[in-house]
Parts: sequence; C-alpha cells; structure tokens
Amino acid sequence: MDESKNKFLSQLTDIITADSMNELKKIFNSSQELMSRYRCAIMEIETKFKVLNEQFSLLHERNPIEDIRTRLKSFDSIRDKLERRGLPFNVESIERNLSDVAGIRIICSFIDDIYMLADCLIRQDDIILIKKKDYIKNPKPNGYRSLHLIVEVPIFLQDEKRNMKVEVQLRTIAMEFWANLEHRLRYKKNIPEDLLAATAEELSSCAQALSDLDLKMQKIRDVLEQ
Ligand code: 0O2
Repeated sequence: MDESKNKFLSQLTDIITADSMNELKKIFNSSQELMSRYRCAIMEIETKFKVLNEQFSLLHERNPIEDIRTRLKSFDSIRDKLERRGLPFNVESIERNLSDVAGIRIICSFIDDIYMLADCLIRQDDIILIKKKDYIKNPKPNGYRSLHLIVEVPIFLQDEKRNMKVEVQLRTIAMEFWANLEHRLRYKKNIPEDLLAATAEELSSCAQALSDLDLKMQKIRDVLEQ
C-alpha cells in the first residue's frame, strides 16, 4: 500500500514540477507584476493631486484637498466582479475589463474644488479621460453623491511605458461621511426588512440635508473670500 502511495506521490510531483508548477509560477509572477503597475499608477495620480494642492495653497492660502485615500482592489473582489460579469479571471481579462483595480479618493471641503481639481487633472497632457460619472449633479436613487473619473495614466518602467487605468472618486467630507455609513449598512446582515427600508429612507433624507449643507458652507466661504 505504502509503496503504491509513494509511487503515486512521486508521479504527481513529477507532473507538478514539469508543467503545472511553471504555469503557476508564470500566473503568480504576471499577477504580481500587474498589481505592482497599478500601485505605480496610483502613486502617479496621488502625486498629481498633491502638486495641485501645493500650488493652490500657495496661491490662495487654503488647501482644496482635505484627505487622499488610495486602495488596490483585492484579488477576491476582482474575481467576484469578473465572475458576476461572466468574464475569465486572468491577467489580460483584469486589465481589459476592469477599470477600478486602482482607486484613489480625493476628499475636499467644498463642491467647487471637486470640479476645479477634476478639470486640472483631465487637462494634463499625459492623462486620458476614459469615463466621467457625475453623481453630484445626478445622485444615485439612494442619495449617493461623488464625481467619478476613470483615467489612464502612463507609468514609465525600466524599458517600457504602460498606460494604466485608475478610478478617481472626488467627494466632499459630507459625501464621504454619508457614503461610509451607507457602505456599512449595505454589508450588515440580519436586519429586518422594515428596519432596512426605514433606514434607507432616513439615509436618503440625510444625503439631501448634507447636500444642502455643502452648498451653504460653500456660500459662506465665497463671502469670506470676497
Ligand atoms: P469598492 O470596495 O469601494 O471598490 P462600472 O465599473 O462603471 O461598470 P460600477 O462598478 O457600479 O460600474 O461603477 P460606479 O457606479 O462608478 O461605482 C464604483 C464605486 O463607487 C463603488 O465601488 C463604490 O466605491 C462607489 N459607489 C458607487 N455607488 C455607491 C453607493 O451607492 N454607495 C456607496 N457607499 N458607494 C458607492 P465598489 O466596487 O462597489 O466598491
């Protein structure tokens, strides 16, 4: 019994080392390489916003950006998203079909700074705008507000230049506050249906109140700046 088991294991090891191991290594290396390129793209976009923030604070004595957050989508989320769309889970498919593997969120105090920063980014000659979704002018039915841009930015590697997609979300502090709470609610389990509906309604009215607040704060700032 032991002898046949050992023979089987030895055959299995041969198969793995010969073909599958090399294949697995290749997949691992290329996925590591892809994620590293996305990290570089995030760094490029983050630097661009930091430069804009620096220049603006010099000219206007205030910072349009309150905070910058970055995230790389996890392999589990990438696989789930591709699976939901019936697409294959491999490096080529990730790069071709997903535009939010690299994500950066810019949090501003005022709504008009969001548009000013988005315009400044899009006007830069190495940036290609792929898609713009304005959920501030057209909020989602649940009340979600933010400006989303999908852009392509070049990264310069040792011997090549690659254009990488990055999702940029721009929102105010109030929009961020709302989105975080709504996000938590979305992943809460075991909430009774009626409570869930009532909370969604409350959240929607909070989104409206926060939007009014954003506009009022902007008006006060305009008066102060004049
Ligand atoms: P995570 O974990 O934040 O990445 P598309 O990519 O255009 O085919 P998609 O993915 O629905 O379609 O794009 P959309 O509508 O621009 O939303 C992308 C991201 O915006 C989401 O990413 C969220 O981060 C945020 N978002 C959109 N709608 C809502 C919302 O109603 N509430 C909150 N809290 N966030 C929202 P992910 O992949 O869902 O999650």
